[in-house]
Amino acid sequence: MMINHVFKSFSSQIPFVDLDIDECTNGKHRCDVNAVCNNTRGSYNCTCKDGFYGDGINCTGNYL
Ligand SMILES: [Ca+2]
Repeated sequence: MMINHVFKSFSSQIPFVDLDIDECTNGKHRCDVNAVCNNTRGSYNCTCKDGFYGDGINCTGNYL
């Protein structure tokens, strides 16, 4: 079963949930420079910092 899962992970473009990559530390994330990156299992999310608004990928400053 374990070997089967490994082969699946190699054949898929979708990140394998059981082998999580910390996108926040390896630099693969696309968070805005004004966002905080949060690693999650199989993915990650970005949250705009205080004073910035957006989806985390693009954060717009409130004080520009
Ligand atoms: Ca991750």
